[in-house]
Amino acid sequence: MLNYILAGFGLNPTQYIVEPFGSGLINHTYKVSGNGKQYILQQVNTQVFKAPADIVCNLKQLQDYFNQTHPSYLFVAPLPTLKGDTLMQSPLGNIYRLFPFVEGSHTVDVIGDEKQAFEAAKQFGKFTALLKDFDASRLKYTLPDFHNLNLRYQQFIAACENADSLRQKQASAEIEQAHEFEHIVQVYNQLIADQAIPLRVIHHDTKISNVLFDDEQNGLCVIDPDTIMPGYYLSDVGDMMRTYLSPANEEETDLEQVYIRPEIFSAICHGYLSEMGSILIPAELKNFNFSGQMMIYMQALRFLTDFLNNDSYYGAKYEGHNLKRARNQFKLLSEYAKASSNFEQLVK
Ligand code: GN1
Ligand code: MG
Repeated sequence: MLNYILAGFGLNPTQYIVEPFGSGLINHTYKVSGNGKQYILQQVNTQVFKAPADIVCNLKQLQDYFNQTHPSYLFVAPLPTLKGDTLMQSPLGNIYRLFPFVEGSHTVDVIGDEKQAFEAAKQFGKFTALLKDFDASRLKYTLPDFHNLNLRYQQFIAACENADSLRQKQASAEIEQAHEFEHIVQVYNQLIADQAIPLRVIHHDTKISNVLFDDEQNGLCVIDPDTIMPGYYLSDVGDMMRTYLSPANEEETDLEQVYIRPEIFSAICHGYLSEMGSILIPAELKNFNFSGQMMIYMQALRFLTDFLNNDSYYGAKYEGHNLKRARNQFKLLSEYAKASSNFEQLVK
């Protein structure tokens, strides 16, 4: 099957090796190497991304904009097939696209030191900063309501009601925790109702594995562009808090390993604000710290909801996987809440 796809992109399948690549949960990703060249091939999960053509449309607009305004910016856009499209359909109806592999780059899965956090935050900040004059409303919502915390909360409530009794019982402690942190939804709803913060071009998946680094650990660019759409900067900064602050990631089941590294918080602030500091308005800056609460809570709810829904979104590699992930995120959220007053000082 992949041979058919490679050929569609003009690559002779006999000359290339295709291997699974990366740690993404939604799309299937492969590295294609041979003939002295390397590419990233991805099967788009069309259960999640129901309109892949919308992604194409967004990326085309951004690529054109960067070409005109910042031609040296490294924007990793999909390559054309022999027919000139950037999506390729297999006979089974699966959708693929091919990206260039950025030579000399690598990704990391967990932040090792402050420099990596600074560099990653700077890259995500730079992306939104360079697009400050691009009208975000021109972009399509590739996942409508993706980071709508109110909706995620409603989905959690519905899942509690519909889950089978065994899963409800297994998750009772986490369901209780979800209720304990409900006030985060109220703060979010107030922010949205006040319309105090503007929509910008936001990446929406700022985990560390979505940044390419060079051998000196300098950030090169951001990747995984499917969720680039209009949004609030809170999403990007908050997801960095969620995925950079702890030395262990969301898969860790030993909760002792899940704690906050304040020096990484500082590095995120400095890195992101080195690009966005003069662009963010006071109402946005005021909620810098809240962004972490919002995104950690949202991910905890999403994992918990998925467990209650029989793992239909994220899938599960072992029994109780999404419950364990939710537990991990609630631990992170508690630690974050404890550190919050110090963080307020740091942001100031
Ligand atoms: C998913 O597929 P991946 O790993 O890039 C998810 C993110 C979550 C993340 C949790 C489209 O991202 O929102 O934060 O898993 N993406 C989608 O690891 O749901
Ligand atoms: Mg992603």
